Amino acid sequence: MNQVLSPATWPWVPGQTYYVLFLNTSGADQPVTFTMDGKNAQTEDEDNDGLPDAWEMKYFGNTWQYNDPLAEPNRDGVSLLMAYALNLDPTRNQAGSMPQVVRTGNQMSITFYSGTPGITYTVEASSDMLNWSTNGVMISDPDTNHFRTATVPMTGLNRFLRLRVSR
Ligand SMILES: [Ca+2]
Ligand SMILES: [Ca+2]
Repeated sequence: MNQVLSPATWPWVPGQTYYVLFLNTSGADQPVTFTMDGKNAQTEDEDNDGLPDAWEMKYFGNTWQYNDPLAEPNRDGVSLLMAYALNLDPTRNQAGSMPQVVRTGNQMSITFYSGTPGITYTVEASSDMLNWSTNGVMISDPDTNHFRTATVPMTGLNRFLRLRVSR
């Protein structure tokens, strides 16, 4: 039943009932563990690489080609995980599509897509690019297109913002 996600073999059909058979052929009592992990066709990650298999299939036609969320196959500086999180096509050069820091008066802000299921978005600020913290970072609620804006007050001479995504 636990099959690799592909259009031909994906076993779960909506509205159908499925049965599980446990067969012990050892002749002795054996422990059984059965886990329903709640993943669906959109979030299943059968190769366990941190990239949803449906997303890998959509852009690369397979799940085996890339297994490192931090890889940048087209060397555009945008990792696969970042492309997934920001709803960007990982097969294109996305260097120019990354969220930009904007300075307005006494504030700096960055606006980013935040609507990918299972992704945690964190915006951190720093004055030296060594020590990063969410202290003082205010993040708006998502708008109707799932974009959020993080804002920090300008303090001191240097101020940096970064967006981190994780699963
Ligand atoms: Ca995967
Ligand atoms: Ca993979």
